[in-house]
Amino acid sequence: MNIIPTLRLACLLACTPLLGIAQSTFQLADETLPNPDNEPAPVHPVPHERQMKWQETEFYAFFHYGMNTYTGLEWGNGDEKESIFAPTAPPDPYQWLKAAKAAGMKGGIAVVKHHDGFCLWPTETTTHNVTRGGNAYARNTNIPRDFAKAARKLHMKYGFYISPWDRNSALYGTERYVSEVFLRQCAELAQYGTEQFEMWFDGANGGNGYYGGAYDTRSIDRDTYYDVPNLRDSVHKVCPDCVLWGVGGEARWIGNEAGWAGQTNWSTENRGYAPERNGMYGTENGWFWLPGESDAKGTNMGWFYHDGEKALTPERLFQMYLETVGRNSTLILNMPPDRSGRLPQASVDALEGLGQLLKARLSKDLARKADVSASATRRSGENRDYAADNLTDGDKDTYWATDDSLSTATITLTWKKPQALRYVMLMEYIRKGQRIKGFKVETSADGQTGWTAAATGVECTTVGYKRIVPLNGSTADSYGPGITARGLRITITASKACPLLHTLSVF
Ligand code: FUL
Repeated sequence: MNIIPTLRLACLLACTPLLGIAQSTFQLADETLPNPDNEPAPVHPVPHERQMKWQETEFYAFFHYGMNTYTGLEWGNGDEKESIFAPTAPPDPYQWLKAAKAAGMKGGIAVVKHHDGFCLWPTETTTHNVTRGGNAYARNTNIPRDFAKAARKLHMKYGFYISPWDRNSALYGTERYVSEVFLRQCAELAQYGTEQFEMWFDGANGGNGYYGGAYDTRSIDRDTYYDVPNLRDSVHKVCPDCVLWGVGGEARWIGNEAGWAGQTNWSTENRGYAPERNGMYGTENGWFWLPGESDAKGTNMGWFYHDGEKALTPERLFQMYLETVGRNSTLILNMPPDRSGRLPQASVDALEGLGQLLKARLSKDLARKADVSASATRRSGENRDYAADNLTDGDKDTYWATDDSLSTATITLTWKKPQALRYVMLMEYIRKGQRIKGFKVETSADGQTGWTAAATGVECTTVGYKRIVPLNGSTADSYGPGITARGLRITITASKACPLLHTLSVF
């Protein structure tokens, strides 16, 4: 099916622009409705189904590749000759994604146009693209096509970064840029696969540039210029699971680009929040479901490849994982392909090393063989129960809950033999809203007496989609000998409403 005309029409005719804004269903609980399963009422706002799928992607790669790879710049001015783009081998997105998969990632996002405006696919919207590149490899390059193909082959999710700011286009700053260039480019990209999981629109918008030879400074109002509600609605018509990041308003920038989220991290926000200040933490009683994504560099220089760069160590990347995915954020980790259009071997090795650490440290779930009990359990319904063993059944659709009257409770795990415990992982059933505000973790050598606080120094506040707590209290040096114990208990000390958890894992 040729979806471009549909999307273009949808974009250009501005149909139903307001529909795109509704991200969560706002509905008051009606206690007169039948509730045979005794399900807890949601605590609004709640995630849209598309945001749920996106959140479950958890950890994915970022690949900055393009004109800057060949100029050594981080932000090209837009006046770079197309012939400068000259890969020394055919760019190989399959190699990029395979390395990401070895790190345990579930997907990736490829930059296909950065601020310099050079397009890594044969677009009809500008001549500043690969078809005028410096050699045959350049002219055959089509990153969206090959990236999507590689992702399908590897069973990974994929999406694209397209810079709204375009320092090459003479039209930038006018309405024509939005309708004739930017929205059409998004439409062209949608054609490369309707199952995209995220489109990345960064926040750098406007400033000086080439602009078709004008060499001036152009500023726009990024809240209104790009016709975002219409864009979002139009993209969703063809890519229903595609979260529009950043300016798109469906997931938020964690805001430090250093690979950490706040220990207290709400997936809820208000309009007009300041990402640089609040991105790390969210807002407890925010009006919108706006979960955090942390973008971070996996190398020691820029987002793009630079000679002499080094990949971060697997240990450092593991710490980043704990401080992002382990704090209710997703992690998009950048590894830049070099001038051959491939990831340098050192980056491939670092990713593989990270994958090994994740497997060694966070895959053997000790909770599965523990006895699990709770101080309170919600009354069962006709087809659903809320028993504590739902926490350790490996099923994200079954959950433990208390009755509505409670907002505190204790869950206890006991083992027949002593275990070395290092990490606790909690996951809320966020389809019914993020609730937990405080909890504590304790261990007991015999599983019955002498309960001792663990993870002291960690702010045990929010949980959200996923929270991983290192029991020795340190994300930098989390894997020590562990705490030898036969018992572990979690006490939820504060929650917006009755707590709902679908998973409790211990490693
Ligand atoms: C920013 C851009 O300005 C950087 O060059 C990079 O692409 C980063 C991920 O987003 O907004």
